[in-house]
Amino acid sequence: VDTGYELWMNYKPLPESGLKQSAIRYGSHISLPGSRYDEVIRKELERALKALLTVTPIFVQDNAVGIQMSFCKDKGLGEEGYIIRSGKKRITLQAYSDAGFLYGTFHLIRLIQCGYPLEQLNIKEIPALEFRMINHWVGLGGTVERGYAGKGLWAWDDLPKKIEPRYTDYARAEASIGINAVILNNVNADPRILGHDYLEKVAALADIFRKYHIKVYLAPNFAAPVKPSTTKDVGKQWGGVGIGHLDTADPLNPEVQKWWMDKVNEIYSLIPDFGGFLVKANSEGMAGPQDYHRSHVDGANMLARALKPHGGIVLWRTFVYNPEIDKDRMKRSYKEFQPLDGQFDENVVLQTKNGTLDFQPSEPAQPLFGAMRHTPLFPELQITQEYLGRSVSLVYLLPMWRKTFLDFDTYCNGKGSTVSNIIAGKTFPSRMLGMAGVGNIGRSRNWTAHHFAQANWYAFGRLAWNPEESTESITSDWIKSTWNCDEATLEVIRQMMMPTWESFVCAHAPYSLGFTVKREDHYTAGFEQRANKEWHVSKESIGTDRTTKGTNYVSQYFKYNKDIFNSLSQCPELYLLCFHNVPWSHKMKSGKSLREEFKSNLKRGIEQVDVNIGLWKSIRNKIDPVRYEEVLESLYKEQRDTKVFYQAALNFFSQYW
Ligand code: GCW
Repeated sequence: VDTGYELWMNYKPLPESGLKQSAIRYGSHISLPGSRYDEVIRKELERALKALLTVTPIFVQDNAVGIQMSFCKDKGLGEEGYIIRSGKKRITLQAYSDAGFLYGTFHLIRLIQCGYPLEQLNIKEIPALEFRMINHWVGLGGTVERGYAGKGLWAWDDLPKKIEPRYTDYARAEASIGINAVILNNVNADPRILGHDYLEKVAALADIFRKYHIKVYLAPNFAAPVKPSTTKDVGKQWGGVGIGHLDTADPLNPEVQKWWMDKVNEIYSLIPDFGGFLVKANSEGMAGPQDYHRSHVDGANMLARALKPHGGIVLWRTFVYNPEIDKDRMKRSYKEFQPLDGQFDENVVLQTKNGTLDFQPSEPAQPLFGAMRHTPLFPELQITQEYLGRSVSLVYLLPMWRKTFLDFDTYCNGKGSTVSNIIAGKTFPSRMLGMAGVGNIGRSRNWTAHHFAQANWYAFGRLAWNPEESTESITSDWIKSTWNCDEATLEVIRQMMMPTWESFVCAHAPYSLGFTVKREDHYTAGFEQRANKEWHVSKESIGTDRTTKGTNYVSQYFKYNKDIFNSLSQCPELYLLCFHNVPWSHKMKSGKSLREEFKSNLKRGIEQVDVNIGLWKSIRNKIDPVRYEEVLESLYKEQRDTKVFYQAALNFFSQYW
């Protein structure tokens, strides 16, 4: 039975065809390169070719026919790049370093699985970003913050003794899409993750992930050196309680520095290739250097110096919104971090959410992108659908990542300074390049609860490898490898996925209004709670004035965008209510008034899910029964919840119309 467990590595017999015959010819003989990853490469190929082609490959030393892997001298391929070429008899996979073979193998399997012609391959792949990271917000009790697919994957209590096969399948999945780093625990960090007992558990996971070229990182609690409180329970917000023996976590205190040095040495003695730390500090109640009147620079550099001798890095999050900094929450992070540009040590990275506010269904790109020329800045995208319908709504996030973020032209170096160019180091140089995604997986059988949520995980990985990879190819590769290569399946599923982000925004967060859901759950309608606190609404108008006449948030952007966002007539309508307070009577590009358009747009969520139910039913005979029923059930749930949301929105806004 197909349960979705196999994800996109859903190797199933390909239909008979000329392509299949040629794949069988190539796949029958394989020579491995003699790399560190030979063992897992062999296993994956055996598994894939057996299932896809009913071929049991023979592994040989040297071969004139078949798949031949060998090292080459092209240094430009770096640590992870590879070349795949083919002629009539042979496919050659070449790499300069070991990991290239691992990634090249998964690429080759994908080509076979998706039915690409294999005869004239000429592929050269080098990842655009060196750090391709998944953040898991998993607590030590196993719950996942903003996770909607069951408990966290790591069974902390059973580790390090019990190693579940699922850990290996997880690593395969990540490696297959190019992920090479995982942060194992929640950034709302329990200090106990750094205790020796937990480090042994972490080391056990690292031993598995290493086989797939994945490094492990941890999110430490900044107050870890402080002694545990005897009076206070360790709760969600740790309030400066640690696991050490000190009275302070002041980063300039030599004892604190020594505590971290020792701790880091201990970590590396267990995990020699440990990646480093991801830190949430002075944000939402988490401890940080400012508790001791020190700066983010002091905090980050102190940790960086402990990690430096081992080659580790610090990822310091910029998600801060201290109300003392500015009345407008959207301005706070930039105001705190932009002035610190250039002051961080060379192994420090800042990790910044794509949007300014907080993972909303739609919001403009964070203006720090382009404004930090001397500090590596990694985007943090959210794969888990915290504000985008959890694992209930089918919302495909790739169009959002592309449109509102990667394709956004910051104009920091004139036209063409898009976020994707900046993060790939093309606009100005950067010491480190990378991208992080907050994971959406858990222990549910199909990993993500909703079968279609797997697509967001997949798309993130492919984007992190190459932010310019086309939406079209990522999407169709996912559909073909997860479902099947049938033309109708491909077309119908594509039609289901592609419009979902836009319709979700229209129905839930129109024109980037801002927070619209309840604070308690980030899911159900919360207009009453948020209105006239987080955004303005009256009988005359709606939206927040962030122009030069309002909060002046627009001025954090480079001039070109500042002027556009500042002007009511030029501001993209997608962002209208984030930048402007707009009369309900305002005439939109459609010719309708804002009131009319707003109202009819609210219905688009329901319309889309109705269409999707019809589309899904139309391919019933193409889909295995278990997944077919499960998706249908999800769509019905989405339909019910979307109707409730719509009704709440209508009730709320009607009082102003
Ligand atoms: O959006 C908010 C979430 C918190 C999260 C925080 C963050 C990990 O509601 O659950 O905490 O962002 O990103 O730090």
